[in-house]
Amino acid sequence: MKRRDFLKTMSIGLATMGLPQRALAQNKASRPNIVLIFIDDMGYKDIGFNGSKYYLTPNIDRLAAEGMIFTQGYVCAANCAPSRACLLSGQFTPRHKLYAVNTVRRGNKYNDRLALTDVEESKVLPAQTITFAESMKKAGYATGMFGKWHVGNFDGDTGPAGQGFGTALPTNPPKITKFEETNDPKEIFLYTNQACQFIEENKDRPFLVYLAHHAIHMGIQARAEMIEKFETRKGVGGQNNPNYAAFIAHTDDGVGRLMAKLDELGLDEDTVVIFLSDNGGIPISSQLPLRGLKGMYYEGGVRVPFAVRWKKQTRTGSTCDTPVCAADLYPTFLDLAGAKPPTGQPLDGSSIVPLLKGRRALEDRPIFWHFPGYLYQSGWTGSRDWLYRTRPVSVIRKGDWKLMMFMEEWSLDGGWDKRQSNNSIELYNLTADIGEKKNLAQSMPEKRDQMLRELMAWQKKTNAPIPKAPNPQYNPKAKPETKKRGKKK
Ligand SMILES: [Ca+2]
Repeated sequence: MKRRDFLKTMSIGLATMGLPQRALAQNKASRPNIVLIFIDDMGYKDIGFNGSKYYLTPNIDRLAAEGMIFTQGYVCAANCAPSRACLLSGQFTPRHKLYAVNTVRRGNKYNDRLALTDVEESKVLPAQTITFAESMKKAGYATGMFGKWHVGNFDGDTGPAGQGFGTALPTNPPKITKFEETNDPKEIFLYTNQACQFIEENKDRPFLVYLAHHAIHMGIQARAEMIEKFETRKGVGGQNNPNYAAFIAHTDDGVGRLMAKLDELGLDEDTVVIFLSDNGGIPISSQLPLRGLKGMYYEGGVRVPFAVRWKKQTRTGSTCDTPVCAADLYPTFLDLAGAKPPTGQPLDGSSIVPLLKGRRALEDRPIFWHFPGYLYQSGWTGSRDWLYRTRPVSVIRKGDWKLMMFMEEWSLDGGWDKRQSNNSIELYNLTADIGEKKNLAQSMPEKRDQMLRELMAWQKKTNAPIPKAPNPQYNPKAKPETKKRGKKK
């Protein structure tokens, strides 16, 4: 029996018990299924619906066209693990303290002005964190996770099962090295098929799928015939790698397969599909006009492809320019399910359901990022300095504006009193300057101070660490970290 028919039968049965039919209809409408597709390292411009002229993503573009594209959709950290921790917990980084992949100290310590001895960090999303999966499971949803976890030990209490996913595959840490044998790029189709099977098994009850692909993270995996297709296609604007394009096309095929399954089961109208990526793009693929790449807190590092399809509720072909972020999804899921927020755990985002229904909302609410650490590789486009992708930084986005506080200059060069001259603050009007080229911190002191005060109040409220201790080993002439790239995710 189809879920729709099942509910219909249920409602007839219950109506005879005296429950009004309309209330039941509302109840059904308020509990749609949820499918969250989360890509690894796909930059804002790596997709057709955000204007790529080289990559081909017809399935994802169709998904977006059938729903709402968020032109200013963000993740809450600029690389894998902290971004996932924020998504799953609904919290910005100072709450769970997972700031970085492995550690906040990634680079040659002689390059660092701050010692970071006063920064407390967590290597995992703490087991006591109540994830959206735990809340949704409690609300009666079947919860399934497929693919990359990256915020704890897969089999322990910080793994998917421990964090609320009733079904989680693979059950062991994934091995994604056998492309020659499987012909399945980063196991896109394995995870997709597992998700489809889960949907089929749970089609008669509300479900939540978290499909977190390993694609399109380096190294590239793509089938020869797909690569060929792009070799004859002319690249434009810094996007011209046929292998990468093929890898993206396979990812798009996976999304197509999943949407076909929803259609086949008649669940396309009852299922909210959310598509986004965990962080910005990588040097192989230009994100212009955005500044920066994965790991940076300029737009290219944190603004991602972000689209939601909710048929009959969200207007087809709509676009929303209000800034939203991955931490908004947890409260959005609760809103869709009519479920209660977790007790004793603040959620930093807000439901985007009003936006999906075409109403104005969240226009003046701030979004925050906090990264009290160093992240190497040298020489990445868009970075503030040649040595690092980012140095310790704290950021507020509100309305048209974005302010960045760089902690080295802030802590060591006079803080608030010297803010006009110590180069600790960058201020951008993103509506006028999407490329973050013109720092207005000195020329617009009133706006700067207003934003800075709000950022500092938030840092205080969340106990966000601002490292103060200078690094005694700091050497301005030290060379950058030379460790081979590609070892860390
Ligand atoms: Ca990533």
